[in-house]
Amino acid sequence: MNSNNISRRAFLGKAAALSSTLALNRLTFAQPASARAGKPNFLIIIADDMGYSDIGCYGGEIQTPNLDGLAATGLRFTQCYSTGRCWPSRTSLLTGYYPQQVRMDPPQGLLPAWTRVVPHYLKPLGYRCYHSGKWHLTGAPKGVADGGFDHSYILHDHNRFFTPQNHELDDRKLPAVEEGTDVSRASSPRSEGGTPSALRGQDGRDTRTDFYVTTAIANYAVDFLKEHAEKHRDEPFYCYLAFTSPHFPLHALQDDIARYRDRYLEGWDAIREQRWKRMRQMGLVNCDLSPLEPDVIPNWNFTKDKLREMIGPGEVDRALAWSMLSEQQKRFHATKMAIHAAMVDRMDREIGRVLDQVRKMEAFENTVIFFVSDNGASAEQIIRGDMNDPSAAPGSAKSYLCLGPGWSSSSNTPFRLHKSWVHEGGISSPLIVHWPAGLKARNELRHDPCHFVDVVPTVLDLAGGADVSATWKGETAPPLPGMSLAPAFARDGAVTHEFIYFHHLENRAIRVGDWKLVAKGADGPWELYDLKTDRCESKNLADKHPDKVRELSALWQKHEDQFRRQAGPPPEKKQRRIK
Ligand SMILES: [Ca+2]
Repeated sequence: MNSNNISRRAFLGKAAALSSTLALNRLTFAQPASARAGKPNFLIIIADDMGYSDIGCYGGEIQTPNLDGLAATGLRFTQCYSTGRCWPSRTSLLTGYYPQQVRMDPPQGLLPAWTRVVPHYLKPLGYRCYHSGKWHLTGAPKGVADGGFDHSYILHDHNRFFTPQNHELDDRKLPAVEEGTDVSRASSPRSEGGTPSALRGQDGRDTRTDFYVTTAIANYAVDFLKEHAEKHRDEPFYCYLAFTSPHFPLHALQDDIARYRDRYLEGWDAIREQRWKRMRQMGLVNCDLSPLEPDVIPNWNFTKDKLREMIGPGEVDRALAWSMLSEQQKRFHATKMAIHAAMVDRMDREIGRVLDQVRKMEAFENTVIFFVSDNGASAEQIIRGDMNDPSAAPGSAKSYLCLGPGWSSSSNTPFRLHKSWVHEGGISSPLIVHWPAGLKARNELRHDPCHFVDVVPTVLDLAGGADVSATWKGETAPPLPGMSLAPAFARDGAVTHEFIYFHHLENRAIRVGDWKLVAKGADGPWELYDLKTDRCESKNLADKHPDKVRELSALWQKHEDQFRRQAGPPPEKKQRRIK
């Protein structure tokens, strides 16, 4: 493996350095966190189903000043990859493994006993660990008991942004959020007057009737950090802030939607063109703009007739040219994208509030912030939860709308395909890294190809001292497959993977250098692309380089087999805890 991989020797070396760092911490007890040269804090922020080019600093027109600000004083990685889907991506971020190594794609019960979640590495190093938001690591169902977090707010309800029915705090179920519900029984580390502070507005008013998940997720994170500042200010923290935005259903505050109401009437073709031009100017991509692919939609989508029946005549089930839409369809779709934009916009504001809290703690300088999206934008068109009331205001609690393939193509500009595929549109994620105390670079790009499996090794590298080769629960874990990205913080091109692997729903890919071998579905033929000039996967070179196809497909199969072997057989059914 490459020398940048975390090795036992490297960590033993860092353990020695650690003891002197701890001594320094004790000596500087009375100083504010920013003045101590101790361990960095970590804030990992993840968006849900947000496309590569949605935010401003990746070419989008959505207003995201807080994220843009982090990019302006930090780094943007241009070739960071997710796994293409919610739970496998979260598995990689939280465990450092490819989901296949820990039975999480497809999910098969509990994680192997040797699997550690990030806090299991960080707690022995003196970290306090907090989580707020989506969890989806079903193989370790409880945030505190299984995940090792000190506090964990888990939102299990992915169908309701205004009235979630299933959420929990520190492994205990919270009351459903709905008008007339007595939430006074709920507990929170900072409960005031019986109502969890996260259910209150900033003025302390009970906001049960205008509860909004994105705000609540930020509130819990702020609560946890406030408690940290009061009780644990001399310990470093790791905070995992997992938004469910802008995942469907398209639910947003009406005032936020109004900010974008007419912005998207010019259509997805025009927005794609504008974003692509900005991205080329920014140096994020050098490829052509991929064409729309109206023939490809998820095979679990509702049929065109069912969508028309349940949503209305404005709905369109394909990524057609915008000019082919009726005026009614154009208006309806401009509204859907306005809601998507409002969700991203609101998430950015809530991120801003969490950043303000970190600043108040004087911890901003020495907090390593990562921002990613768990997969590309989604072409899914389904209805779940409370279903869709066609007479309800779009974006309100009684509506259930999905972005759909047209605007998903725009959000994933300039790449091909969507969430769940492993072509570039499904797996390309922004990666912003911000760390004033440890990063000299400001507003720079990094083109090192990397993957979510690299985040845990990076965190452990910077935290120092974790012995990743140690046994856990009596079993020896396979080596972490990722690499620390810390060398890339200093210079572009410092991290080189032997390979990056993908597999979701029989969509398969492997990247080695600039070569990418990729296939759609179990029966899809291998396609071969040279990503150096063709990240938009437009020129299939498989026929031209059959030897390369054979070599890379054999390599993919080798790792696929190895990863599944490492996971071992799934546990007996009676042991499974997945719903
Ligand atoms: Ca997702």
